Formats: sequence, structure tokens, C-alpha cells
Amino acid sequence: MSSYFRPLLSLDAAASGPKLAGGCLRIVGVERIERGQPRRLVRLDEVPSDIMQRLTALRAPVAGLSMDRPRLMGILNVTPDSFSDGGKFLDPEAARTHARRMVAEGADILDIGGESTRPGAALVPAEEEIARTAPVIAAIAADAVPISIDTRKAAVASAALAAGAAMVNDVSAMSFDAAIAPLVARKAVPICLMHAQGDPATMQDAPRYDHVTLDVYDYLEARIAEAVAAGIDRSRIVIDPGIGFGKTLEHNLTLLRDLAVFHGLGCPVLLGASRKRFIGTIGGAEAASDRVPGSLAVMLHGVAQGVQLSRVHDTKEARQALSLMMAIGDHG
Ligand code: HH2
Repeated sequence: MSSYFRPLLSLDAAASGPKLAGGCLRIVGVERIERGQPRRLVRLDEVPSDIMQRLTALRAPVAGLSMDRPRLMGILNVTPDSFSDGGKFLDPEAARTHARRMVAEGADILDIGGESTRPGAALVPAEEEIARTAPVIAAIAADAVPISIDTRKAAVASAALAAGAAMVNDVSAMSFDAAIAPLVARKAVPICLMHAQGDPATMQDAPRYDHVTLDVYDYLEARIAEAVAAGIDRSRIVIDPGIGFGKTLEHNLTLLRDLAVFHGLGCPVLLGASRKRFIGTIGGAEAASDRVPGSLAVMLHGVAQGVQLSRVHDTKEARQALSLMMAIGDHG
């Protein structure tokens, strides 16, 4: 039976234990998780050495950003229908202004998308997605922060990389368009592999898992193996459990609780929970724009679980929250 190991983490400067992924958190304990078994706290020396090595090794920089401290990824959707900012930044000039604002507010990297993947969203043809994203990327590529292209399509990723993007964020983990893997391998850029169950059009209909955390873990492990087999260097892979993508509220909460287990895959972890529906459900906020406080709470939880990249809409608020957390932990 496979065992999985979730590190218990502390930001306290007085805590002792190995550093998680060479960052600012210490591993102060470990929980062992197995299918069909009660969870159990184990000693650090009971963790297999290959897993311990993956938990502790300093991650390689992603798109030029060192991974020894938490980073903010600002969201820019150049779409008419994204659930939160749809229609606001379709005009390239408005997109550029917003991009600059997010950078001034503290975004370390921008994630630009031209296709909404919200529940129920329809597919956008590649030409349309390129027409939305490439000019915006070209316009802001000179503005000194790295850019990630949020797409499932190789043609869109290729046009974005040519326009100046430095990373690919694929919410289908290369399962939508097989041509994305060889492209990323050839261009030697980082790729984020995200877990999703089903397609955006139907994914929220009836998501089911045997064990949500371990199913997502196994899926990501298999996708990493696939990426490596396609020639993508493991050091260029970022992973994401895909909050809200084919998950019920309970699935989301379980994944957030268990988040640190994913460090066992040895890659930087990205978390995208900003303004998502479960925040509105628990926080009593129907409008996406009213979900900022809950989004910050989830982001800080993620950072406390060692998340290296937090994908956020509200860069100013996120930067302030993160600065306070790091200063109190004496990591400012
Ligand atoms: N969430 C969304 C889009 N892309 N990428 C990653 N890696 N992780 C996520 O959680 C994630 C993502 C959905 O949010 P948003 O871009 O705000 O909305 P929409 O898909 O409607 O454009």
C-alpha cells in the first residue's frame, strides 16, 4: 500500500526542523496518509529518504523568480466572460494599465488568459484566444515582470511565448492538447500542471473521488512523469491541485487542509483560490468582488502550507497581507 507524507509546518523562527523546499517554513512533524487507513503522525526519520529529499530540496527558480519565498501571480483575463474580471480588460490598453497596476502593487508574475475555464464555460477557438492574448503580452512584456500564459492550447502558448511570455499555465495538465508538451520542452520554459476532473463545461456536475487528496496527488505524479518523458525538465514543473475544477466545497476544503502533502512531489506548488465560489458560499458573498477577505484568508493559509505561487486577482490586498505575515514571522 502506498504511503503519502504531509509535513506539518511552522513559520516560527524558533521552530527547529529541516526547511521545507529551502524556503522559510520548517518541517516540525509529518502525518502519514494511506487509503482506507486512519492518518497517523510519524517521526521525521520514518519518512522515506527520497520523499524527505523532495520535501526539503530548494526549488529551482520559476521564470526567473527564486522560490525561497512566497510569490504573487496577478491574474489578467482578456476575456468577455471570466467569472470575476470578464469583459473589463478586453481592450489592450485597459489590459496594459491593469497589468502595470498589478506590478506596482506587488505582483511578481502575471498570468494572462484568453479563455474562461469557469464552470460551464464554452471552448474558445485558438485563433480567437491568440488574438486576445498575444497583443497584450507583446504590449506588457517590456514592463519587467515575467508573464505566464494561461491556456490549454499549444498554438496559443506558442504565440504567447513568441510575444514574450516566460511560462505556460495549463489547467488541463497537457491533457487537452498533446502538442503543448513538446513545445514546452523545446522552449525550455516552466509549465504549471493543474489537476481538473472533467472539462469546464461539465466539471461541476457530479465530481467524485475515492480519496480526493490522494487521487489528485497520483494524477499530478503521473502528469509529471508524462512531462518528463516528453523532455520537460522536472525543475521546470509547477503543480497545482486545481481548486474549484471538478470539486465540491468539501473537496476544496480537504485539498486546502492537506495542501502540504503535494510538496512530496518535489515541485513548486501554485494555488489559485482567489474569489472562487466556495469562498462566496462559506463567506456569504454572492458577488465575486465581495470575496476579497475570504480570498486573502485562503491565500495566507496556502502560504503557511508552503505554497510558492499564489494566483490572485487583488494584488494590492494580497501583497499587504503577505507582507504582514512575513514580517511577523521575521522573514520580511
Ligand atoms: N483558476 C482559474 C484559471 N486558471 N490556473 C491555475 N494554475 N490554477 C487555478 O486555480 C486557475 C487557473 C479560474 O479563475 P479565473 O482565471 O479568475 O477565471 P476564468 O477561468 O473564469 O477566466
